[in-house]
Amino acid sequence: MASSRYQPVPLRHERLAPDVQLHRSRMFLEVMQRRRSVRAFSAEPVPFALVENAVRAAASAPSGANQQPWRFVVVQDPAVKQRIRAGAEEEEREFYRSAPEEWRQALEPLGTDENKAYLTTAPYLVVVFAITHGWEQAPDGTRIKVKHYYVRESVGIAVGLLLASLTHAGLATLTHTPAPMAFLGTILGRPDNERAEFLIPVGYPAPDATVPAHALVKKPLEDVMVRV
Ligand code: IYR
Repeated sequence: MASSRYQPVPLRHERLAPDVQLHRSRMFLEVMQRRRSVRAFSAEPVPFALVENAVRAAASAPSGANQQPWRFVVVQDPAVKQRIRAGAEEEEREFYRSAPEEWRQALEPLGTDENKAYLTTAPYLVVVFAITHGWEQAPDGTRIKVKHYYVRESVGIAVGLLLASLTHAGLATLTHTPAPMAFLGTILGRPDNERAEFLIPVGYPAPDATVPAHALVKKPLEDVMVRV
């Protein structure tokens, strides 16, 4: 028997003409194929509306049981950015000091190190948290833990949409993951059920920004797609 909590409503779907479909599909592909991870940002301000719309796009993502287990903390305050940079550089110093040789070699073509100037230069840092579980009020007033499903996958999809929106709006991004990331929850005063997953500087690239040649090479379609 159908549950009374299941209430279907008609789907609203816009059917596109085939030529429009192909055109849109190609335009989106072109924009996304030009995206590069940027590590040198300009301090030039970015309209907040672009970041806000990107968060709205991210928050439209599908998620396990539609629990939307994400929080996007948008940091513009220079003092907070400075604290985040100091925290990230501290973790990264330790990472680069102790990283296993295999990992070091994998990173060599990217030319990264523990200096993270982009964390204070970029006009915005979007810190993405996963909400590991929810809280519900029981009739007697006590708090009950609510299990969240597919948290990492859901947050990953949302971040993909966030990046796509910002890229489409002509902005540069980086998915930075200083490890461990717990310092972000401390600096930003997030509750225990929020776990930092991504630290994303957003802005325009510095005029002299470079990218590692290594990052330009993407696998050919034959290597990523199997058609059955
Ligand atoms: N978090 C470090 C190291 C790093 C790790 C991976 I995997 C990368 O793709 C890039 C960097 C840093 O940001 O420098």
